[in-house]
Order: sequence, then C-alpha cells, then structure tokens
Amino acid sequence: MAMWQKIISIMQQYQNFVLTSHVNPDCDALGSELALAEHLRNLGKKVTILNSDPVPPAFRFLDPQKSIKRYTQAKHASLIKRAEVIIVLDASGGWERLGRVGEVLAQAEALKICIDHHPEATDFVDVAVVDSEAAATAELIYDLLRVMGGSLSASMARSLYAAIITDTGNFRFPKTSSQTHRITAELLAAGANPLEIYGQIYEQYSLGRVRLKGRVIDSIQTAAGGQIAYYGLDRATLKAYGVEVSELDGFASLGQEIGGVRVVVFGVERSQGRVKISLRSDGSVAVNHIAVAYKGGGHPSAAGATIEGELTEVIAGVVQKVERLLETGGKSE
Ligand SMILES: [Mn+2]
Repeated sequence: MAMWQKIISIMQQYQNFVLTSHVNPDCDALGSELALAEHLRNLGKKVTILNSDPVPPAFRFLDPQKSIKRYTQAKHASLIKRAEVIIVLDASGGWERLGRVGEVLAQAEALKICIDHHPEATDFVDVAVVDSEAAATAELIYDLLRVMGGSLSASMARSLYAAIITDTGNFRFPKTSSQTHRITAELLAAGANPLEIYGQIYEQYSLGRVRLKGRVIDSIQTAAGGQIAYYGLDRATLKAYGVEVSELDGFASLGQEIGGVRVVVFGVERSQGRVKISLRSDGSVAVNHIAVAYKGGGHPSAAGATIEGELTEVIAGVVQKVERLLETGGKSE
C-alpha cells in the first residue's frame, strides 16, 4: 500500500536500526518490536531493540534470545549515535512516552519513524504511519511485512498473535475487526499456537496473585442500583499477598463480569496519599471525561487517573461522579 512506500525505501536504503517503544511495554509494543526486528535482520540489517523498562516476566517467553535490551547510557549511548534509523512502535504522542531512552533518541541524528494505532501527535518523527482503525500496532507490522513480501516465521507469528490478543482483550474490544481475524488466521497458519500463547500470558500467575483476585472479587460493592461496581486495594493487602502493583492487569475489568454493571471504579493505593483509579465502561457511557477531570486520560471505555487522598474516600468521590454521569444520561459534565 502507498502508506508504506517511504518507510520501505528507508528500510532498503539504511543498515543500522534502533527499534523502541513506550514505558511499561505491553505485548503489542514487544511483539511489534520483535517481529519487525526479525524481518529487518532477514533483510541483512543491524537491529537493536532498546526500551527504558524491562520485559515483564509474563511476556519473556516472546524473547527467548533476550534480544530486547533495557537502555543504559553506558552500554547504548554510542550505539544510538551510530544508528541511521530509529523506529518508534505503538507510541505516538512524543519522546516522553518512551521514558529515559526517549530523551537520548530525541537528540539522535538518525531518521525517525513512528508506526502506531493511537491517534496521537507524530510531529516528533520524520515519517509516520498511524492507523487508528487498527486494533494493534502488530496489525500494521503484519501489513508492512506482507507488502514487503517478507517471510513470516513461527516466532514472528507468535509475537504478532500475542500482541493482537492482548490489545483486543481476546477479540472483544471495539477495534476488533474482520481484518483482525484475517490477520490472525494467517498467524495461526504460520505457526502461532493459541493454547500455548494464552497459557504463557494468562496462566503463569503466583498463588498469591490468584488468591488476591479472589479477595478483590469478594470485596466488590455496587451503587446506582447495580450499575456501578467499585472496589479497591491498599498497600498493606498487596504486601500481605506478595503482589506488585504491576501484576494487577485485568483486575479493573473484574466488576464487568456482573450483569447490569455499566461502569467499574477500581482504586489502588500507590503511595501514602496517592490512589490510582481505573475506570471501565460497557460502552454505554464515556468514562474518560471523569478521568480527565482528575488530570488523567484514556479511552471512552477504559480510562484512569492518579488522585490525591485516602483510598476509600477517593473511590467514594469517583463513584459519586459516575452516579451523576449516569443520572445525566451518560453525557459528560
Ligand atoms: Mn497497542
């Protein structure tokens, strides 16, 4: 397709590539990096993947060769200087989304490319392909590989498949399309194993994490006649179960399992006097306006903010705002 022409000619012309993505990399960030890196290496290019944060344990199975490096000034400063092309994946919006490595990459002489499915600003790079209809950046990487006629190995298929199932919430989020399924079909044909990949991502938790989930479910309260589900976690409970804040993926959607619930409010005490609130909606109301009111952000159906205050008070305040939102028919205040 025409949208790839510039990027393809850059890929053909240059030799030294650095691939990178956002802080707290998810499967879409990592899977897109790994698949594109393998493709570029197949073309004989030198590729380094550099992120600010380490690969989360649940996603390490994607990178058995450990080709994703955590950026350090001492190890990578000269490599970044030599880079001819920097490709930012799954992270439009600006260099600050990349953390520490972004500060250094921003100063580099290299040509800068961004490939993403978030409709944020791309004026920080020279060339950008952004398609907000794509369910994952991995869909765009798949398309690029196909346009370039690259081969699709089993490891590339695994990386892209993991990215797509996580970014679509296992094929349920609104951006999931017939194209998503067509791509996924090709990934299965190329060797991606759904049972294995699902098991690696969702079935490797600690006993404490699974028990904590039970405790959280047991603590769910409802408001607005069952339209709101709310619950929270304090630091003492996290500590007692031996669970890190980074392991709470999926907890925010637990309340959505209840019939009739339209909005979920989930609060986690981060440090003394600071609470991270996650909001989820069934799609009938936009909850990002509430997050924005607290200087947070997100999508209409998934948003969040960090709020000063005591855990139960913060949750109660947000629940009140959601109640008012539902009373006004779901329109923002
Ligand atoms: Mn993504």
